[in-house]
Amino acid sequence: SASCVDGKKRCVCYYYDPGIAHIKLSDEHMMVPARVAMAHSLVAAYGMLDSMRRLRTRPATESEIRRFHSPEYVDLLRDLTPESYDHGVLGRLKDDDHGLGGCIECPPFDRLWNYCRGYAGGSLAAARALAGGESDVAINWSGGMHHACAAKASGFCYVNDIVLAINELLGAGAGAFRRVLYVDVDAHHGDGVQEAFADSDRVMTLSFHRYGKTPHGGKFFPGTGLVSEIGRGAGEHYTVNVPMDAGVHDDVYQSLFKPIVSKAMEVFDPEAVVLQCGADSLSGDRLGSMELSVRGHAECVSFLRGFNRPLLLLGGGGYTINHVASSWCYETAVAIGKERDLPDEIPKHGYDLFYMNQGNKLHYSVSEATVNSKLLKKAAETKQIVLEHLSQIK
Ligand code: TV7
Ligand code: CA
Ligand code: ZN
Repeated sequence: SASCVDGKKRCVCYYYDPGIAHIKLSDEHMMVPARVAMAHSLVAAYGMLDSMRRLRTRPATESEIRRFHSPEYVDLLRDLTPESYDHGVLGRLKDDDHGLGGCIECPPFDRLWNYCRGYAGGSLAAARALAGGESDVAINWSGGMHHACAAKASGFCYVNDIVLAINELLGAGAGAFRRVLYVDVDAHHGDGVQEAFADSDRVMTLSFHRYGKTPHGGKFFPGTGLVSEIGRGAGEHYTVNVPMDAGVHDDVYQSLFKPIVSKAMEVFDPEAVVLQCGADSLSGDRLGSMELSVRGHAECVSFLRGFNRPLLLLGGGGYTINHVASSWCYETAVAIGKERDLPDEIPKHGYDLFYMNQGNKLHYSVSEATVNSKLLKKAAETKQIVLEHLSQIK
C-alpha cells in the first residue's frame, strides 16, 4: 500500500480500459483518446501499477447513462455511427440535432457508443469504490467530459461521466455522501457540470478556467464562467467561477487556487471531492494558452489530497499529448504519495519517442513568468470577489 509524503496511507483504485488506445474521433481531431493509453503506459513503465488496486472497468449500461441524459439523446448516441449518420439518422429529429449535426467538434465515429460507455463506466466504478469505502482516492483518466449536457453533446464531450459519478456519490442510503465538492482545473469552463447542479446545495461546482477574447476575436470556449454565475434557488452561492487570463503561470494560479479551495472546504465541508484534471491548462498545450508546469498542475491534486476526503481524480482536456501523459502520470504518483521517487528521465517504453520534444524529461521546461501588473491586478480582484461570494455561505 501507498506511504505518502504526509505520512498518511491512501488506498488508491485505478481504472483503465485498454480499448481507449484505439479510439479516434476523426483524423484531424484535437481530442486524442490514445493519450490516456500513453499515460497508462508511462505509469506502468515507472512501476506504479503495483502501488494501486488496478481494476478493469465495466462499460456503463444504457440505463445508467439515462439517469442524467435525456431519452431522445441517448437513443441517438446509441444508434449513431458514421454509416447511420450518412443515412440520415439525425433526419428523424424535428429541430434540435443535440449537438451532433456539425460533424466537426463532436463527430459520429466508429464505436462512439462503446467509447462513451467505457469512460462513463470507469467514473461510475470509481465513484462506487469511494462511496463503498473501499478506496480513498480513485482515478479514471479517461473521464472528465465536463461539457456534455442532458440532451446535447458539446466541446468534444458526449456523455457527462462527471455528473453520473457525482450522482453516484450522492446516492441514497448507506455509504453515500451528503455534500460533494467539484473542482475543475481544465482550461475550459466546466459548464455542463455547473448547469446540472446549478440549483443544488449538495454539490458545489468550482471551475478555474481561461475566460475572454482569443487573438482571432472570438470568445474562448464555451464563453461562460464569469464570477457572477453563482447558481440559483437553493443552489445560490454553490456555483463558483474563477475566470483567468491567458498566460497565467503557477504562482498566480496557486495564489487563487489555494485560498479559494481552502475557503470552499471551510464553508462547504464536503464529504467527498471530485477533481477534473484537464491538462490543457499546462504550458505548451495546443488549445489552452495557460502556462502551468507539470508540478504546478499537480499541486492542485496534492493540495486537495491533503484534506483527506474521499477523492475522485478524472481526466478531461489536454491537446499536446506527451504533456498530458506526463502530467497524469505524475499526478498518479502524487495520488500514491510517490512523486518524489520518479526519475525525471522518461523510462524506455512503447511510447518513449513521443517525449523527444520535451527532452525526454517528465518535467519539461516552461517559459519564465514575466511580471504583468495588469494580469496580477485582475487575478487579485477575482480572488477577492470569489472569497466574498463564498463567505455568504453560513
Ligand atoms: C474538455 N476549440 C473540451 C474543449 C472543447 C473546445 C474548440 C477547437 C478545435 C476543434 C477541432 C479542430 C480546433 C484548432 C478548438 C466555436 C467554434 C470554433 C470548429 C473548428 N481544431 C475540454 C471547443 C472549442 C475539431 N470550440 O474542455 C476537429 O481548434 O471554440 C469552439 C467553437 C466553432 C467550431 N470550430 C471551432 O477540453 C474535454 N474547438 C480540428 C479538428
Ligand atoms: Ca476549468
Ligand atoms: Zn479543456
